[in-house]
Parts: sequence; structure tokens; C-alpha cells
Amino acid sequence: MVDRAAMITLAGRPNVGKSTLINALVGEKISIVTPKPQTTRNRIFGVAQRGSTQLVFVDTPGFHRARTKLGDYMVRVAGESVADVDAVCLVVEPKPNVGEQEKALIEKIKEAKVPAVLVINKEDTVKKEAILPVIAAYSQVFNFDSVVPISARTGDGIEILAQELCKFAKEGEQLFPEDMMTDQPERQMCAEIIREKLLMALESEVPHGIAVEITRFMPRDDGVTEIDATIYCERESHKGMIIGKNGEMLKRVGERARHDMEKLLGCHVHLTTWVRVSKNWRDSGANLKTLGYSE
Ligand SMILES: Nc1nc2c(ncn2[C@@H]2O[C@H](COP(=O)(O)OP(=O)(O)OP(=O)(O)O)[C@@H](O)[C@H]2O)c(=O)[nH]1
Ligand SMILES: [Mg+2]
Repeated sequence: MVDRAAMITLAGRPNVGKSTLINALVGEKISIVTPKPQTTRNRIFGVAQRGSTQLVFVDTPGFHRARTKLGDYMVRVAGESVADVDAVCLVVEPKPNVGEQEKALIEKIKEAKVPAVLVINKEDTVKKEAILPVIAAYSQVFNFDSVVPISARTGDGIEILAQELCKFAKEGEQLFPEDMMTDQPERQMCAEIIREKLLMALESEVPHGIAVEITRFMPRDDGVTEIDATIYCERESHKGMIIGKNGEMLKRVGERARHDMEKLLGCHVHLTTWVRVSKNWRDSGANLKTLGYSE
């Protein structure tokens, strides 16, 4: 029985591992992860339970200096997600200096007067001795409620963090139904899976200009789900790269995406993909709206 709940935002600069962390805390892959910055574009809720406490985590886009309307939207979502929650985890790299993005987020945390935990991620990439200077640097800037070094990738420190976060829970009912893992509809998750596979497969500037829309999502009586997806990119040359020589790239991406979708949906998937050029969609209010990047 859940009798306590807390809403906790994971904030931080792009690529620090917020989505890896939410997946580790929830115990399922609900948010896509890639080595490229600015992977997450929307607010994503992830639900976990520890004892009688429900923890609702909010994954956010990385806080960065925006250069497009899409970027403005992402930064706004990230900034606003810091308010009206029970606690914020400021997720940082294990580096002994406080960057511009971290300082800006700390300002948001101060404004919102919300408790904050410093989560030093990727501890697997540094020696143990390297953590103390990180704590020292951040302590000079802000008085965090606690500091937890973790590795979202290996899972080290995750349970310590979860226990620490349970302290911010307030008495009351659960915020989400117990069997719900995320607020994202399956269709949306399928679009994200395709975007993840594209980000992983493509080099250079192409990935940031990609959006995916599921245009058809139809479970058939025979247990197969038919999914049609349109991949938008910003230039003809990008379209060529996405399709690849003899369609090889798109085929590979489609196969990987289908594999993950079948795991997610627990059924066979018949996936059909199209690639379309939509010039400067990242700066078009109307396009952003259709693609779900607006309030
Ligand atoms: N070595 C190591 N790598 C990690 C760890 N956590 C995340 N990563 C890697 O860091 C990269 C970025 O991870 P994400 O979870 O996508 O980062 P994010 O903060 O959500 O990034 P944005 O959505 O772009 O803001 C991926 O390649 C992860 O595998 C960790 O604890 N250790
Ligand atoms: Mg992310």
C-alpha cells in the first residue's frame, strides 16, 4: 500500500545521464539514451516504488544555450520542471568545477525554494579521490540537502539515492496508478525508439534535425501491430544519409527499432518508415506543435 509520494525532477546539462538514471530508478527503459547531447526533448514521467513510497521522477531535456525554437522549448521545459516538485536532483559530471548551466539551474532551484540533492554521476569514470573535489566545488555555490555519487550505468549508488529521495515524500495518496511506469503513450515511446536508433546510427549534425511522427498505430486481431512512421529531417542531403546506400541505413535502423518496439509492446510489429524533408521545422511554431514540442 502506497501512503506516501514524492515528485522528483532530474535536472542537469545535456548528456550527464539523466535519462540513464530515470531508467535505472524505474527499472525499465522509458527514456531514450544516446551518447549525443540533447537527446531528451520533452518532460517524461517515470514511476517507481520503494516500500510504501511512490517516487515519481521527471526526466527533463538537458539545460543548454538554445539556438532554435525547439531548443527554447526544451530549455523552458527543463527550467519549469524545477518548480512545483518535492525535490530536485541536480545531476552533474564528476568534474571539480561548477559550469554555467549548473549555476543557472542552481538559481532556478533557489527561486523555487525546493530541496535539492547533488547527484554526481559517472563515478565509474573517475578514481574515488576525484569525488571530494567535486563536492567541495559545489558546496561553495549551494547548500545541497545531500550529495550522492552514483553510476547510473553500473547501478552503483542508485538504491542509496532512492532511499535518500524517499525522505522528501509527503503523506498522501499515490500520484500515478501503481501499475503505470510512465505517462508516455506507447505510440510516443515507439517514435522515441526510432529517434534513438537514428541518433545512434548517424554522425554529425543530422541527428539534431530529426523528428519522428507515428502516423498509424494499429494492433491487428492476429497479434501483430502495424506501425507507420514518418522521419522528418531538415535537408535533402540528410534524407540521403538517413536512407543510406540502397536503403541500408534505414533498413538497419528500422530493424533495431522494431526489435525494441516488440519488447516494449510484447507483440510482433510490422514497421513501415518514410523519410521527409521539412525545412527548418525546428524553428517553425506550427511544425513544433504537430510534433508534440509545445505546451
Ligand atoms: N560511464 C558512464 N556513462 C554514463 C553514465 N550514465 C550515463 N552515461 C552515458 O552518458 C551518455 C548520455 O546519457 P543520457 O542518459 O542520454 O544523458 P542525458 O542527461 O539524459 O542527456 P540529454 O537527454 O541529452 O540531456 C550515454 O552515452 C550514457 O550511456 C554513467 O554512470 N557512467
Ligand atoms: Mg536525456
